[in-house]
Amino acid sequence: MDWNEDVSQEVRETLAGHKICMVNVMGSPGAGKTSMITALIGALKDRFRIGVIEGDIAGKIDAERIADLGIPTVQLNTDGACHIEAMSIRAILPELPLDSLDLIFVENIGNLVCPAEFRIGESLRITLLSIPEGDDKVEKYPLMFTDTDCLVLNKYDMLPYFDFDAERVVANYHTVNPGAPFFHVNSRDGEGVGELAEFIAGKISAAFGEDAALTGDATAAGETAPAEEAAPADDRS
Ligand SMILES: Nc1nc2c(ncn2[C@@H]2O[C@H](COP(=O)(O)OP(=O)(O)OP(=O)(O)O)[C@@H](O)[C@H]2O)c(=O)[nH]1
Ligand SMILES: [Mg+2]
Repeated sequence: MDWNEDVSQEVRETLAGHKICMVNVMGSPGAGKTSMITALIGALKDRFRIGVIEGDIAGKIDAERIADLGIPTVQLNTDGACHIEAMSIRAILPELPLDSLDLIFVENIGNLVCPAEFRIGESLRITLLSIPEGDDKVEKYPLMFTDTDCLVLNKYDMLPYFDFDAERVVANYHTVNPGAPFFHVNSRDGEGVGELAEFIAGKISAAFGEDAALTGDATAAGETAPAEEAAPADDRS
C-alpha cells in the first residue's frame, strides 16, 4: 500500500506537469460508469481535450464504446484483479497523447470495495451508486463513500420503480463524508449530467487556472453549486 501511494504521487506529478486532471470513476458492475463517462464526454468535449483509460478484468467492450466517440482510449485489463493500481496507470499513461489532453477519465473495475483503497494518481474521485443497487450500500461499503470527492446517484430515472430512499443514502453519505457534494443523474438521457460536468470543470480550473478550459467559461463553472441545490431527493419527475 505504501508503495502504491508513492507511485500514485509520481503519477500525480506527471499529470500535473502536463496540466491534466485525472478522474477516478468507481462503482459496482453495471452502475453506469461507462454511460456516465460517455455523457460527460458529450458535456465537456468542447471545453477540454479528453482521454479515457478503461479498466476491466477482461475484454475491451467499454474501450471500444468510448473509442467510437473519437476519444483517445486505452484498455487496461487487470487479468483478475478487482481494482486498478497506480503502477498500472504509470505503465499505460504513455499510450495516451498526454501533450494533447486536459482531462482523463479512468473507469475503475466494477466493485464497491478495493478500488477505494488504492490511489491511482487521480485529482478527483467520483463514486457511482445506481438506484437498482439498493439504499443500504453506504452503510455496507463505507470507505467507497468516505474516500471520494462526490457521489453520483445514477439511474435516477429508476427511482419510481425501486424501494430506494435517496434521503437515507445522502444522510448516510454525509455521516461518513460531511458536506461532500452529490448529484442525481440519468446517464442515459443526460439529466443532471450538466451539473456534474460543471463540478468537474470547476475542479479543473481550480487546479490549473482558467486557461485549462479551451473555450469555456471556467470561472462560471467553478461557481456552479453541487447537488445540494439540485433536484431534491424526492423529486421523481
Ligand atoms: N435507466 C437507466 N439506465 C442506465 C443509466 N445509466 C446506465 N444505464 C444502463 O445500465 C447498464 C449498464 O451501464 P454501463 O454504463 O455499461 O455500466 P458500467 O458501470 O460501465 O458496467 P461495467 O463496466 O460492466 O462495470 C446499461 O444497460 C446502460 O444503458 C441511467 O442513468 N438510467
Ligand atoms: Mg463499464
